[in-house]
Amino acid sequence: MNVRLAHGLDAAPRSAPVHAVVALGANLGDRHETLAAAVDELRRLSLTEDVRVSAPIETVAVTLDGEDEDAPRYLNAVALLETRLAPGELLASLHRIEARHGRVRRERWGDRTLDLDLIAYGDEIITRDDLVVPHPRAHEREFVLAPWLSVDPGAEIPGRGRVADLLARLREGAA
Ligand code: PH2
Ligand code: MG
Ligand code: MG
Repeated sequence: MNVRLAHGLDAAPRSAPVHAVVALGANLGDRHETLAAAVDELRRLSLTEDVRVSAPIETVAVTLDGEDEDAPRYLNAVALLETRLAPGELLASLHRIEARHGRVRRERWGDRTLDLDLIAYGDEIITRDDLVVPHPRAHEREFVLAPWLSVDPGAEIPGRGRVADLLARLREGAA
């Protein structure tokens, strides 16, 4: 029996690079500096190459109660990676980068120095307690879709459709 798989801890590197999408967000501290440092750390990840990053965009904070004009604004960006890290390993690496930037997990959707979300991992659909990919809310978040589209006009969310269409629909709905 394959014990590693039996425990759901498939940490072995992939034999070929997988196209992964990471969303970056920060709304506390020096947001530009934090995002730039986080991108540097993504570029230095093991088994990872060809990191491409969108320009950062400033966005209004979305909270559980909707947009909050009074909360500190976010800088959001999206990074595209080619990585052989297994999804759980990539997620753990993202959490380590967050921790190095003083991320403390307090309330859900609260203000934060750095948030790194794994949005997509190739065309894989993963539903684990600790990791759901594609990210379950990415398709309804303009602050993810807009920077993603800017670096990858042909991007798709597995099971959801083209990012361009999802963004257009979202903007129609908001109008
Ligand atoms: N992230 C959240 C909650 N709200 N709002 C904006 N504008 N940008 C974010 O990255 C963001 C958010 C939870 O991760
Ligand atoms: Mg997030
Ligand atoms: Mg997060």
